[in-house]
Amino acid sequence: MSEKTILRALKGERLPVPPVWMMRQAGRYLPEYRATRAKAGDFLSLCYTPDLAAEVTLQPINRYGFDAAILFADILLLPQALGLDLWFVTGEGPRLSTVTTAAGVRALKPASAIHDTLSPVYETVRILRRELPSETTLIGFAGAPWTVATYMIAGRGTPDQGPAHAMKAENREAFSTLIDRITEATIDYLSAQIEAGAEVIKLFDSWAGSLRGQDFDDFAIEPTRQIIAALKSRHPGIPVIAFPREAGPRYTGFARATGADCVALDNSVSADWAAAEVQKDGCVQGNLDPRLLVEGGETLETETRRIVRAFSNGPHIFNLGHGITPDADPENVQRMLAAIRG
Ligand code: 1CP
Repeated sequence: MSEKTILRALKGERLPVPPVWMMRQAGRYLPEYRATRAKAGDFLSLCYTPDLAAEVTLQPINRYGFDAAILFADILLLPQALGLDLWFVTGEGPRLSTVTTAAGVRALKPASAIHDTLSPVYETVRILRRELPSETTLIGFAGAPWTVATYMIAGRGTPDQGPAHAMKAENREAFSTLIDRITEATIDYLSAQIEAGAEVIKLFDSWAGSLRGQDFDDFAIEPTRQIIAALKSRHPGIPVIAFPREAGPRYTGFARATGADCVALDNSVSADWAAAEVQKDGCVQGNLDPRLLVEGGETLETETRRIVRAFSNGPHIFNLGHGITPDADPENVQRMLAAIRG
């Protein structure tokens, strides 16, 4: 059997047609996802019921034949496993109990205790490895420590990550300890996903763009570097995709500084710029604007082809610059694929 396309791209091979998957490919834009989610009752039950989580992971593979499946779970399951309360408010999003003090950081459960909560996630991975087509790569994931910390400190998503920046400024020691605790737990969480069958790991640093200067080095680069080094020493050859969203000029050199095999690009950076500045260090992933899957039309096709062409001289995995949105038209995904593969 020939090696899976995504794994070849991650080793630095340039392919005539880039492999493709989409962030949030299992999600509310798909009627079959909405049906399974209704059956589960609520989002967290969906995440923690392995048969149903595997079912929604497979839905976009069955419908579109993407080259990779991403485990269905959420970056906020890890804070829950560390002892925080987590719940989802319909129409609003996730809510957590908060950690803002040194005592709060000390009260978190140790990394060794996370598997009690997270073992259903590993079972989902095992089911997927049995059920996925032989050509489809299975991606496991976690949030990067800074992004996870922003939710643990604020108890919710925030437009400017203000509470996390405040704790960093006012109590840098407790904040750094929190980052270390998340880093350690993330290594154990991702190791368990790899042992269950994940073939690639993706780290989502969705809020990396709000870290400036030395903070970007200390809290976006350094924890990511530590996680990648630990994973590669425990599981030699495991490929890692890092997504420091909205890093802008700091995308340059990010792969070298962290040891990532691939850097995922958001759609605020130009593909031509990234082909010259980022792809020179290895594989890149991205970066179609997810709005185009709502709008469709000629722009969707011309933009898709432009991105394929811009990255055609090196290793590239086609993806969106951020997650597909619930109002996207499933037909537009088909049009995007035709433009990539046709
Ligand atoms: O059904 C629903 O209403 C829930 C919507 C939803 C989904 C489909 C949430 C709530 N999480 C997920 C799944 C999910 N989340 C996956 C696996 C599915 C897939 O990609 O196909 C992944 C990889 C994530 C990752 C995730 N969760 C991130 C990082 C990526 C990104 O979007 O930047 C973040 C920031 C979260 C937190 C989260 N979970 C859900 C929401 C609405 C949010 C954002 C909350 C906020 O900032 O306000």
